Amino acid sequence: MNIFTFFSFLLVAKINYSFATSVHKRFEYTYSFKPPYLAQKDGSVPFWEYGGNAIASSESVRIAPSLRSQKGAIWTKQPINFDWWEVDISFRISGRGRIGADGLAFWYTKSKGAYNGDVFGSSDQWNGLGLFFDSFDNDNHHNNPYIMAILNDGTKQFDHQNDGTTQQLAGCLNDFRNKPFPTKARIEYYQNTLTVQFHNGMTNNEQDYQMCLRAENVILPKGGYFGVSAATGGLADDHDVIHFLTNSLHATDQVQPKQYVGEDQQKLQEEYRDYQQKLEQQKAEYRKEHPAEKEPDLEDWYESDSQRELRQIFQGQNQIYEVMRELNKKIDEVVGRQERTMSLISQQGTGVQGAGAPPPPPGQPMHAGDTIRRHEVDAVFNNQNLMIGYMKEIKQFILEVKQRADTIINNQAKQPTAQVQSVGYDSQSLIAEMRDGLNHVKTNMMQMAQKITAPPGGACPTVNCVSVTTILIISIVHLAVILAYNLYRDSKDSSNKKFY
Ligand SMILES: [Ca+2]
Ligand SMILES: [Ca+2]
Repeated sequence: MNIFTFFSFLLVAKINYSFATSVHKRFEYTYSFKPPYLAQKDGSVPFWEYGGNAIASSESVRIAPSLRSQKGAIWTKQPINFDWWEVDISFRISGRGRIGADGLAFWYTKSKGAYNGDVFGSSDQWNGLGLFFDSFDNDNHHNNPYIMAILNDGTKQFDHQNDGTTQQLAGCLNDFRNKPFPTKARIEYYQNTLTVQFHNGMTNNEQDYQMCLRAENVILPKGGYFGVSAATGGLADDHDVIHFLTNSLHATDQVQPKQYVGEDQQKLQEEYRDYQQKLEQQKAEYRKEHPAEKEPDLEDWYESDSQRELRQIFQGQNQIYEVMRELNKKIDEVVGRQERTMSLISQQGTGVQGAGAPPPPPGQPMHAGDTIRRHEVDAVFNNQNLMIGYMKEIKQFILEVKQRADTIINNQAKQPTAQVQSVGYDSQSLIAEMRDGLNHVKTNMMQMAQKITAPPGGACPTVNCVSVTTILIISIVHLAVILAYNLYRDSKDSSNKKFY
């Protein structure tokens, strides 16, 4: 138990704030409880009394546990000394069954009710207000869980058969069992108007209250007691109240310092002193039990939403890390096994080949790792990768070369110059041939001329002499044929060009 907690409690009690221009709220710590340290070490809840099957812990008050036919209640010790109030209750009603029983009740009554009564764990024929969170559908109208307010002047008995529908002031159908977050009810009684807002616990957002009921002209007895009770039947839920926060409401013109008079003030002061002493005692005991522990910082006891989220993220990441490490280990094992297998296979291979393999050096036992080692495998892999890389590069290069060759071939095929050049070459050679032929004819003619102008002594040959004119005619015909052929070739090539 930490005394600072209690001081913070007092501090909150002193904070005044208004929810409207005309209304002031004041936190009433003597009519409230909340965690942490909701209950003291001896199990008592400061300023409250509880009984029946109710159990208080440091975090919540279990008004009725999830066992059959349980009843319990918690009531304020002191009567309420202000007229108007707002009560915020945070609670959890949870059970494994699809339906639960019986439910939870909030009370404001002239006198404290019983701890094992007939109406949701407390007394019937109450005088004041009962706000019921009824889990079980007694009248079988399929309209539970249901929230309803019933006023009683101390004479009426609760109509269990009809789930109180004949007596209710107002109510709303709303499920409050097994919600992810605690459900909340905000009950306001101001200027004879009763308003109940409900938070269904589906979110953690403080703003998600919905209007459940509103009733005007509600007259409640003054100086009553707050209480919470719960009961189970054949079916059973846990009924846990996490906090009960009371604010007194004051019109702005009535705001004045809170004062207790006479006996009340003295009583409260005594109670406060007792409480302080208990705290100190428990603190000393704790120090004795845990001498090594340092006094923790007050802030350490609280955890904000973001801190919690961060912690959850850290936990998740740690789990992922652990799983990864496990996987890594497994992979290593698999690799090790594979290597052993490979080495065994290669050993067998060398065994078959005969005594060609060199024996292990003396002093070193022949084991699996001798044949192939990790770094060797790595080296082989690296080399293979390198080779694949080079091959890829070469392939790329070849492709490039091929592409270039193709484009060149295509371009050349489209260029008519290629054919023209070849034609040009042919005609040149042809002209050269013709020139050679002419030269040959010329030489022949020269020789003929020399023979003709030979000395007269030489007799004319007996063979038929060919006259100069005949030779000239033959030469001209020869030339004409060659020229005609050349012209024919040129015309044929020019007609072929059209197809390119
Ligand atoms: Ca019922
Ligand atoms: Ca019903």
